[in-house]
Amino acid sequence: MSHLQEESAIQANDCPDGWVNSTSSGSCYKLMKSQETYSAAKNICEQHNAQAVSLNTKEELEFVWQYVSNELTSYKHFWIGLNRVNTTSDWQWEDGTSLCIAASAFWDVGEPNNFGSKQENNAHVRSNSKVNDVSGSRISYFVCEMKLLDPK
Ligand SMILES: [Ca+2]
Ligand SMILES: [Ca+2]
Repeated sequence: MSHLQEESAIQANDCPDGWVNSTSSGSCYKLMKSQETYSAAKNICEQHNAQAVSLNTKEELEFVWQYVSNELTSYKHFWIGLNRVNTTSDWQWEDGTSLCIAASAFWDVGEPNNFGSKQENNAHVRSNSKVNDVSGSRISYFVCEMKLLDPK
C-alpha cells in the first residue's frame, strides 16, 4: 500500500491502517495475531498508544467478538483487558472502569470458577463469545483498543 493510500484509509474511518472503527463506541480495535501472556499483550497494546480492550457494553463485546470471529479461522480465544488484584477483589477493565455487563450475558457457563483454586485473575473471550477467567500466564491472541480523541 502506498503512503497516499494509507493516508486516505485513515481519513476514511479515523483509525490507523489495520484498525477497525466502531461508530457506537468511538474506538478503534486491532486483533493482534501473536499469542502472548496477559502482561505481554498489555505492554504491546501500550506500545501502540492503545490499551488491552475494555468491553464497556454488551454491544462492544458483540462488535469485538464478531470482528475477531471474522479474522480467525480457529482457536478464537482472545485476551480482553479485564483483571483483578486477587480472587476476592472486584474485576476491573484496563480503562479503570468496573464490569457493567450483566453476568449472565458475559461469563460462560460455570465461570468465573478460579479453576483448580489457581489465581485466575485475567479473562479471555471464548469462541462462543462468552468469557472465562484464566491465569494471565497463559498465552492467547489479544485485542487492543484505541480511543479516538474526537469520535465522529
Ligand atoms: Ca471500550
Ligand atoms: Ca475459569
